[in-house]
Amino acid sequence: EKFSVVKTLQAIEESNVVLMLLDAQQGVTEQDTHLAGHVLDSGRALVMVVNKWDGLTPPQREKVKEELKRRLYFLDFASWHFVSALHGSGVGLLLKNVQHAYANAVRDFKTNRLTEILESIVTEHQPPMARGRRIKLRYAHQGGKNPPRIIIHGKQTDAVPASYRRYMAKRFHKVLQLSGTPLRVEFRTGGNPFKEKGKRSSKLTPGQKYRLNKKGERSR
Ligand SMILES: Nc1nc2c(ncn2[C@@H]2O[C@H](COP(=O)(O)OP(=O)(O)O)[C@@H](O)[C@H]2O)c(=O)[nH]1
Ligand SMILES: [Mg+2]
Repeated sequence: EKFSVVKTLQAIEESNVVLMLLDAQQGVTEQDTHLAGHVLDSGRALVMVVNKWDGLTPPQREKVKEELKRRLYFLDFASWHFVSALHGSGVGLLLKNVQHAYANAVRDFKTNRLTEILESIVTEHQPPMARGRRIKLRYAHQGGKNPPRIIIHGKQTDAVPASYRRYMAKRFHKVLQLSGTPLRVEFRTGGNPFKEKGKRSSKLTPGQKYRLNKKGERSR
């Protein structure tokens, strides 16, 4: 069994998309949670398949779904499927969802769009105070793909609580419809992405440049 775990970890490393199979009649085993943790750390796109769904009554299905939610809550980014290999139900959709998960993992996002989404998320639920001042989150840009990384620039970002970071990642994940891929959100204090990239800032109108610079000065 140890050998098969090593093989599985290797397979995760070598994959573009992980397809993890659970047995609904067995529930979530220790081994499942253990491997699920490795999939999470790997940052791979993930399609979760819960098999033998045919053999369960509606209340049993509810119970299994609750157990999955409770024990594998950290896999909420995955694309979930409840199938029956015996009857073939739900199986036909899997490959399409594997492709979709990968496409999401390597998508490009424009700085403008990410910053707009950031603004709406912050308006919905503002970050807490730190050292007597409200934490400011001003710009967002893409820092990488597979998994997508979103870098958020602002003031006092070292004081952003983990719960707010999770909230932020959840909202971005939902708005960008990133089903199947994890999303990483990182914070940086200072650093204006419009200033860092000369090409981009030259596309701005003089008024926009002025306003951005003014914001930059205030953050010093
Ligand atoms: N009811 C039901 N039984 C299944 C399904 N898929 C596999 N089985 C049965 O489950 C038994 C054990 O197989 P399985 O758990 O898939 O493989 P294993 O864990 O590698 O031994 C076999 O008798 C299969 O026919 C399914 O979707 N529904
Ligand atoms: Mg089995």
